[in-house]
Amino acid sequence: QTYNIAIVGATGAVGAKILDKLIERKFPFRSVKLLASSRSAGTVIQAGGRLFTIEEAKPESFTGVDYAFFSAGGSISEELAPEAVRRGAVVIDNTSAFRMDAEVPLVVPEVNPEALNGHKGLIANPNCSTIQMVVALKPIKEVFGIKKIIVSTYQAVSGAGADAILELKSQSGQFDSRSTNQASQLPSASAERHYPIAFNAIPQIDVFDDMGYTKEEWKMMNETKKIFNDKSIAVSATCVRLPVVTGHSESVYVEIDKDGISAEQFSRAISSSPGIVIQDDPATQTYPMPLFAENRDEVFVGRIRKDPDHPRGFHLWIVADNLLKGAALNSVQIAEELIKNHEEH
Ligand code: A2P
Ligand code: 11C
Repeated sequence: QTYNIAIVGATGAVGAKILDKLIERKFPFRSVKLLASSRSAGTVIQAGGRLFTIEEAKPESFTGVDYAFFSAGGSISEELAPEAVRRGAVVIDNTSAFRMDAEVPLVVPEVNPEALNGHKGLIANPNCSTIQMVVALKPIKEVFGIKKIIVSTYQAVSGAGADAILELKSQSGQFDSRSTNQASQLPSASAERHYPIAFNAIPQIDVFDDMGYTKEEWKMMNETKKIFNDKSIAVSATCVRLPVVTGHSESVYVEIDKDGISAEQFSRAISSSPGIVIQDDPATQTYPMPLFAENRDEVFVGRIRKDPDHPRGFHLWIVADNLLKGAALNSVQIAEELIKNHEEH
């Protein structure tokens, strides 16, 4: 059996990686339609030794499509994802548009594949910073239980899109004017004020709410509870953008629900999870770093240690390529899980 695929946002940072992963993982596609805005229509892209021509995304684009991957921003998903579903496509949406909708499964295949049962044609891919954290913490939840998570992120500019990568690149050569460098992309292109990202750390990803949290922080807090199907876990996040091209890092404090657990036991539980690589040896300065996680599929975990003042508290450091496990790879894995266990196409 083979499938007709569409990628909406195919010229973007995530969309391009979705095409790469479909080819690399030999996803059984019969055709791939690359969709973007009218600005890109007619552009020819080369991938896997083949040429693809970009088309403008329209409701009719989805006729005959089996799986449609969306990564062109929330408003495009809101407009076109229902059109795709109406035409019989299964949509895997990378935006935040539908994630907290009770009818929409929010899926990380290693963590909650069962959420796909009985889906209604629309499946949400979680936020990148949420995915890598739940992959690492799933076995901790299973084995020891989790009471509380406090996470601080160190996020790469590629999470903000291709233009943010270009902005970091152009500012990076301008050391002497670093505090006055031209900025138009971060914290986000639509923000009222912009700050240089090179030589900086920006503690704002997305917009603030009345409580003083950003939307990115709420995504981590709400999505973690939904994916773990457990509203009782306390989660608080602080999300920060750094001048890293690709690869989100996270410092995570976890309070478990069991006494007498050592750091070694904690580490062993995590290593049992698929898709995890433990890099944790202070003696040899071995720990995960985003520069070396770029283009890797796995979630890397290190710096695992006990909290000195809380017998159930642990600290760890989690790094993954936000465009791959955080987005494109996870989306393709959702499609693979669907055709393996959930589809009647
Ligand atoms: P385009 O290149 O034609 O603007 P990124 O997340 O890297 O910023 O990429 C955003 C993606 O969303 C791009 O592929 C972009 O296409 C696509 N996109 C933006 N606006 C639209 C639109 N109105 N319809 C379809 N795709 C869009
Ligand atoms: C970032 N996590 O790094 C964001 C990008 O909800 O899918 C992804 C936004 C989302 O800026």
